[in-house]
Amino acid sequence: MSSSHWEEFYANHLPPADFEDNRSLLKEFCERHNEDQNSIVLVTSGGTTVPLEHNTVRFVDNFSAGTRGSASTEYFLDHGYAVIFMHRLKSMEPFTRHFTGQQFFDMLDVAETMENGESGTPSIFVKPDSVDVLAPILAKYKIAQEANKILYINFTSVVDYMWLLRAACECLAAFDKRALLYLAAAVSDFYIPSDKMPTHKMQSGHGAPTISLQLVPKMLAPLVSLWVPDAFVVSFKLETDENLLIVKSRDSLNKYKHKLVIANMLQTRKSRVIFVTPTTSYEINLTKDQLLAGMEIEEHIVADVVQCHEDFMAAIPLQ
Ligand code: 9Z3
Repeated sequence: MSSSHWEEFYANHLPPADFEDNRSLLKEFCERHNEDQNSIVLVTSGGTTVPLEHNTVRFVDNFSAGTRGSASTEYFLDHGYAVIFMHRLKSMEPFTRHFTGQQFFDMLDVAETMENGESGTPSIFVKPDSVDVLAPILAKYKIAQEANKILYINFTSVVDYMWLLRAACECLAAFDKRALLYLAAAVSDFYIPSDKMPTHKMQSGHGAPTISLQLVPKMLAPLVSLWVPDAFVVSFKLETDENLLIVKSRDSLNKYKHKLVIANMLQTRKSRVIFVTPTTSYEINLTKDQLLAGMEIEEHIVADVVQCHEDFMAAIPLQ
């Protein structure tokens, strides 16, 4: 029997250097939460790179900042889930995402304490008007860390992502229906296979390169049918042409036979998503005022996904 595209992909692409360490972390995290009979969610977040050289100087990337995945992770923790936060290195992370760049320093002040009339050790404190902002987020972060409810795993390239995705699924299979997969990462559809990639930095002296990309195998196929057949799988569909959005989401459900596609348009992804199931579809919208007031669409998305997961679990009798 000939091997399928995804099997060839793994046969022809080496795992990332830190793969075994991440696999051990995943195993340990999953075993602990499975023993405690917790529900668990794998959140994938951020974009993937497509290297153009083995010794990578240049790569193709995409727009994803990891906002969806990092915000959703916080809401899943609020709902009591253990979370594997599988994200693109240097993309947004839960909790710290609230204070990016200068924002963090703007919350702090330095005070010079006087000791015996001389200036002593400077101390740093959070400005009083920032305490209200920082305190609840810090409290939630501490609770998640102390209860070991979150595991951070990172990837960079599409190949790293594929290896980690399968490794995570191997650990999640034991949760059966208690596992939820929330595949929000913007994973490249195209890549340069390892054997077609130059080893060293491409030289401009050789003229303008012609770069030929190939299709990345659709991992949703083995994921749904083989790796986690009893889990509740939610994929995201991103389009820029509204006419394709629902059609492509339905195609995906028909093809992979999972439970739910959350469809969004690039331009409006922060204020509008559509939940598409094999038989229904409905929208979640935030108004401009709600956005300005700091509301996040992920709060609503996660509440609805959790409800769908609970309904799904309730409908399956205990084995
Ligand atoms: C999404 O559609 C996510 O909602 C976004 C979030 C990537 C738009 P940000 O990270 O953006 O908050 O900036 N993710 C899935 C995108 C995707 O590539 N889906 C594949 C497709 O549409 C199917 S799995 O073909």
